[in-house]
Amino acid sequence: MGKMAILCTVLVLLGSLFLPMGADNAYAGLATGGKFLGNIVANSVPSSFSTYWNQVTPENSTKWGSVESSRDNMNWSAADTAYNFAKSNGYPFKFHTLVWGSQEPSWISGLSAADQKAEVTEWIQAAGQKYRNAEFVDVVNEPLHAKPSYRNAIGGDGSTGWDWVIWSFEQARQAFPNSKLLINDYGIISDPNAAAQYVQIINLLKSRGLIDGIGIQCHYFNMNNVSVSTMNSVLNTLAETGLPIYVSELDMGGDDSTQLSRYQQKFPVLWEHPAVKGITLWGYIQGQTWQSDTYLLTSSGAERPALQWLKQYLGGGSGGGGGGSTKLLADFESGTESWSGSNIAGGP
Ligand SMILES: [Ca+2]
Repeated sequence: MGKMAILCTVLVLLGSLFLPMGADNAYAGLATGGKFLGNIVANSVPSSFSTYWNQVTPENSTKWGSVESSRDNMNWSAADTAYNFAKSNGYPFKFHTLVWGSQEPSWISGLSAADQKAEVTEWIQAAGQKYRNAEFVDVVNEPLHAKPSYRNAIGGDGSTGWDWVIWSFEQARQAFPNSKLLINDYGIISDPNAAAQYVQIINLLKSRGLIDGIGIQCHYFNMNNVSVSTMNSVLNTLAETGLPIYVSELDMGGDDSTQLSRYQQKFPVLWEHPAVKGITLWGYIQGQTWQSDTYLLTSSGAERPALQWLKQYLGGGSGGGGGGSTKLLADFESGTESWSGSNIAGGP
């Protein structure tokens, strides 16, 4: 081995020695450690995305009504944009969502039960063929709040009370054998009674081996005024299932100082809970969030105080970057969607 070869070997070894510290080459964003901090992608990827986030959920583009607004005519273009961006950067991707009572295709409710079931099955299988390597799939969205019009065609309530949810997860498991299957709903973090009802559905799925994680949306209307003690109570209730928790659609509003204090008080409760394995925010750029006061970055690129604090907290500042000690790249998941006016009715 010549001197040059030895030198090269030493350099390679040195490089590998420092690779773990430089792993933000693979995963950018604010979060380091084993938990991801993601955001949504609409029809195009914001240039600042990787400065802050390392997981992708399409805001609207993987909703059934967006993809198949015209029967049997699938439009995956915006979904591909989000998926390809995630994959090319090594960010977990979350498909959102397969079965949901909002933003359904307008033509589905008028079909016969047999045709409805055939169409839902076709939709789930098509999504699985397209995004088989999605790390996460929101299989059923908002079962407590927005049941699909076609639920009687896919099992209805049945003997369990939630047969249509079980059927949906069975189909998703076949279509997405490599993905972690999630349920997702709002109104959970602020309501222990709703959390208990949610756990009943989750346990039906868990006993059948059909669910891999619990999604809680955590939008501003639940987060702005919830107490820390209620949050902890709900998180502990969900954690008792033994399943990981994913905060899926976080946003908090207010003027600069109000939003800052909300983030300071409540973000660590979510981030540092041992069962919470990742957090996805629902937008961050002024004028591109579904609520006008939940943005973190102005339209000219200035960071609001809550984002300045979040950077410091996750970077090991005063907040200590809580919970970030587990192995990088350990257990990621993702998903993104883009918002449009039609999204307001049912929320994201
Ligand atoms: Ca179809």
